Amino acid sequence: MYRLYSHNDLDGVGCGIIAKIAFGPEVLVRYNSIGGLNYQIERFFERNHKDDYLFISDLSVNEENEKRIEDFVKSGGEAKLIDHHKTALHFNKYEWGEVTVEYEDGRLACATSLLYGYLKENNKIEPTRTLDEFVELVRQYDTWEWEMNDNNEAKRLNDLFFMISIEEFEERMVERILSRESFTLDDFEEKILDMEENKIERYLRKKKREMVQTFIDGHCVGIVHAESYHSELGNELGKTCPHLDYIAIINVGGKKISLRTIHNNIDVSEVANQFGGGGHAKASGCPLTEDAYHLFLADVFHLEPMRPDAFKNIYNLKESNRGVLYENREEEKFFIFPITDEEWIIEWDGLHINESFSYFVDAERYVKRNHSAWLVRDEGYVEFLMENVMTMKKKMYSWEETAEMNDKTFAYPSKDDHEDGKTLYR
Ligand SMILES: [Mn+2]
Repeated sequence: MYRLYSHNDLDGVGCGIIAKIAFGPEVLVRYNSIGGLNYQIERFFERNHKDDYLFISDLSVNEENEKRIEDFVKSGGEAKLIDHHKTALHFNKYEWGEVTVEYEDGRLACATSLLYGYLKENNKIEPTRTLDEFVELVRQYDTWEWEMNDNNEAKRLNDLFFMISIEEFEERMVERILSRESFTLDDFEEKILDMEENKIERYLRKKKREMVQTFIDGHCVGIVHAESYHSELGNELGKTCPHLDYIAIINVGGKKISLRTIHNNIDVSEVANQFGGGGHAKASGCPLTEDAYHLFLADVFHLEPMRPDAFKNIYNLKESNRGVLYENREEEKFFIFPITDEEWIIEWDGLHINESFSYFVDAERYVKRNHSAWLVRDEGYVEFLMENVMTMKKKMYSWEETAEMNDKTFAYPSKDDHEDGKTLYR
């Protein structure tokens, strides 16, 4: 008998599908969350299935189970842990560890592609075109390569996975892979996916308005509560708010945090590690521990959500040489404008922030990270400019008066000096 303990996401279930195609009724498959695996493995050893071949895929075991597996293999048991997370690389020191993050040709691996490769090498599965195509879709989805390649089919396979139960998905896919010449979704699946896409769009729009921003351990973090669509959310929020280092998606009911980043210089698996989780540099997860609860929930509970940038403006536009206006919850105003071709400065409620920026985006990033400000709508921009003109005018005229009192060293040019009524003052 084969026993496969796998992750309960598309890649994990992909492993189950591959195993069922290879072993048929000879394999028992159990899907687990990251937190649930160790308990299952413990039970496996308690029940003393010493003649079973143990497979673990897309997940890591804790130290106790690591020892149990090693003892099991040393005493003649058969086991393989197949994974692609770099946090699992240390298992490669064991004969039973098969951890590959990246293939020699530079493609990223996923658990399904690794298990498929392993079974092919050991002549335990018959490779077919349909199988190759299915595995490749799972790999592209799990490694985010689908995004770079714009492979919407991979994304839709994952959406379908979340729309139907694991059992139904498994059954449909096994049947399809075994009976078709090439892998495609059917009409019914395509139809429900179209409906789902509309639903996700609305959900993302709502979540965008709920995100709060804070600093945690030196990282500027966007925090949002959500039970589903974590990948879409992480991606969408990350792209809309590139000033955030990463996005933390909190699921209080499930006591879990998903961490996502779009930045190459940020590794969210390091953050997840701190709280007993793991994963990839761009997508990771951890349990909602007591510590994490304080940092990501309690401490930020009083914060108001960030406002999105105004998007219908025709005057207050990013990069504009006439200046760009931002505002925050404290009603503080931040005016970003260029003083030369290569120097942008920021005025914070009329006072110059003592820092200058070579590019607009850097100035904007500063304002957004440090002051949670958003791009003001045109109405606010026009009002700001008008007020500014008036304040400046008043200042100038009061200088004139002062100058007149102080032996007339300076006189503001008056309307009478110029017949067209315009002054030369700049
Ligand atoms: Mn995976």
